[in-house]
Amino acid sequence: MIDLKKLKEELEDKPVLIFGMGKTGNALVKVLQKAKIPVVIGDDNPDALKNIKGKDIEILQGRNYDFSKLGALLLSPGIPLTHPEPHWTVKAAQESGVEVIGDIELFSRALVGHKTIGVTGTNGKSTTVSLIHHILKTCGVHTELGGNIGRPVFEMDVSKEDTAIVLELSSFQIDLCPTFRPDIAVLLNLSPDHIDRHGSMEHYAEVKERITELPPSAPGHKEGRAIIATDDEYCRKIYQRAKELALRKITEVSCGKELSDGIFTKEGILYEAINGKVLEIGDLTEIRALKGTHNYQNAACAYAALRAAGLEAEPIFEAMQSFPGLQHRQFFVRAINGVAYVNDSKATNAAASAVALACNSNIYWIVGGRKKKTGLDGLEEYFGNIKHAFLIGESSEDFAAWFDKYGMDYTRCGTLEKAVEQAHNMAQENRGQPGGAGVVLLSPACASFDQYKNFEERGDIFSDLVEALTEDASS
Ligand code: UMA
Repeated sequence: MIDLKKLKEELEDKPVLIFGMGKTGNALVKVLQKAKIPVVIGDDNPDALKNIKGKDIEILQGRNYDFSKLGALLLSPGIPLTHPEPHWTVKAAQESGVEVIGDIELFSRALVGHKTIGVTGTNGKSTTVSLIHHILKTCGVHTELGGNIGRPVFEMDVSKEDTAIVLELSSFQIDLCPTFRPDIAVLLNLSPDHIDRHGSMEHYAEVKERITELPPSAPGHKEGRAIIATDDEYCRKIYQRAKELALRKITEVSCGKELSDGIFTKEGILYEAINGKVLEIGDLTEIRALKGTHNYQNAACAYAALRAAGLEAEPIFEAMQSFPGLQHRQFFVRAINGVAYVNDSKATNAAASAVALACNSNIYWIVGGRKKKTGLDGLEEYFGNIKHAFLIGESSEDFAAWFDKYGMDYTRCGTLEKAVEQAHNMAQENRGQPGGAGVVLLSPACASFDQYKNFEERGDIFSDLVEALTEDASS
């Protein structure tokens, strides 16, 4: 549970400034009002301050506020803490000796009696936390999911005892957590990202590394466990350092390298090794929602985290098989006569579509929208997996020229409605080909804004159209 008295003590019974009134700020206002803590709110966009309901909420006016009377500055993760330069509120707070923290740090300080599993990394965070959440639920453990996945921590219901808390943690959020370290910390992978907000790759990696450490308040306590996948150079170094420091128990995870101690996958088979003894856990290639090497890493890390949480191997693997996947990310909508219909609307650039094109075959590919700078370049490498492309959106002319260059078959459809109908007809007619019945795949490699509000709306419409299809093509 969240102890509101503790929350008040943490903030020294003083007013707090909440800066950034998006999801995080709004959830903070609600809980602080409940705890009867006076709040001041601010946002660089005046529109974000409209419609904030509650008594005794002061709106920050100009820059002449006396920061020294604050208990803390609660900063939203999207607001610069260090780079390109600290936000003016950060500078003002620091000059007045006021702590700058995020919602997750405050949440952890007021949390009583729950275990936390925190997952970070450049890619795969949302899939991994959703998988952990799904397995816990399936195994009968009460669990709440929050953080960067889109649900601020203070929106989670932690009133029930023994609720396991699963958190997706972005580097921005970790940077705002001076003391919080999850009981089970998972680091999936690291590659250059958000450099504008961290100044350099080294600083970005250093921020992510923090979750593998012990809380500064608990030096020498061999508590909790860090799970580190060592498939990239940055994570390998972090693993080495963690091993040398030996402050926490560490589990190594790898996709490709056989380990004598740790969790690894080889050709999609999941293994657990303990002191040189290797146990085969199961075949991940058979789980539709966990296709592809990137997903093997997510699955292996989720498995490691749940073993560390005390679950047995068999129920974990069994529960993995019913994981539905994430909406809009290679989400399996349905199968019709063996043809799979997959919603990958979240793929808004070529690199994201490459992931789906690499791990499917006989693809009827619905592609297009508002084109990104690099267009479809690089995706020619997957032509062997593609049967036909169906072009939608404002990129159609450019993409047609690109397909012509490579002599690849395509149809200009314009709308998603037409593309789904035509892809369905062709996929159904061509069933029974080598490589499987085929996949009708919406993986646009483009933003959605030319035709839709966002990628979610585009994906939802695709799913609705697919649900409405009948087993007979052309009807
Ligand atoms: N704002 C300012 N000044 C600035 C920047 C922003 O005043 O310089 C204001 C905006 O006007 C807006 C508010 O801050 O009103 C938005 O705050 P925010 O950007 O922190 O967004 P939230 O709605 O609070 O959402 C945040 C996370 N957003 C970011 O980290 C950018 C969400 O992650 C997260 O789901 C949510 O908290 C709940 O924990 C999103 C994200 O894009 C999905 N994350 C990045 C990623 O995944 O790559 C890190």
